[in-house]
Amino acid sequence: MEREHLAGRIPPGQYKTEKWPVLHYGSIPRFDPEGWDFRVFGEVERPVRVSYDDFMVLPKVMVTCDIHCVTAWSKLGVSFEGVAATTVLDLAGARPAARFVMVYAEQGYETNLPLSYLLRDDALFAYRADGNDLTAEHGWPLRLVVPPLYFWKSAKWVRGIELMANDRRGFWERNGYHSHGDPWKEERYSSPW
Ligand SMILES: Nc1nc2c(c(=O)[nH]1)N[C@H]1C(S)=C(S)[C@@H](COP(=O)(O)O)O[C@H]1N2
Ligand SMILES: [Mo]
Repeated sequence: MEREHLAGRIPPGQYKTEKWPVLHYGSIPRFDPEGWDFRVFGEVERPVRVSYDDFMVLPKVMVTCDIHCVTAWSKLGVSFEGVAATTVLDLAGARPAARFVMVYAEQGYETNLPLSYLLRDDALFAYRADGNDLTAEHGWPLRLVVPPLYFWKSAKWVRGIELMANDRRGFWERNGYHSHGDPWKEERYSSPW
């Protein structure tokens, strides 16, 4: 039974971990609430810049999901708390031309994904996980969580999103990772467009 259950939840080439590994490029950024902002810009009706206080009073959601890192670990049933991606998108309003998103984080980290993943009800900008505030190394004060894609798309220390008409590659995507990154299709490494 357990095996069947896992077969349905662990994508090919992944193993299950109980721990939550920490993985990122560079160092953990310092958080300054006064200087922090979140921007939604590009192919939007109204570009917005949201302060930390304004972000934190947006309506909350909880999402429980499995996360899959391209380095082969999967962690099942993590519950995140934060703001639905659709709530954030609605602040700015996507223009009809918007089809892709570039996600911007501290220290120049960026990652691209189709806008459709942020329109799903399992995508959120999270500040809590499993009942606790995110730790600094897991992305405090805010990280994106996009459960259906490899976890490198779930940018930690996120600071904004740009809606785009055409796709562009982010940091790992320029450095050998797949542009789309579906763990069920094992889209790990570089994709031709
Ligand atoms: N800002 C930023 N976000 C990032 C990364 C990074 O290097 N910088 N690495 C990604 C990768 S490769 C993974 S697997 C997950 C790891 O998240 P975790 O450390 O919370 O497990 O964060 C993603 N988000
Ligand atoms: Mo990763």
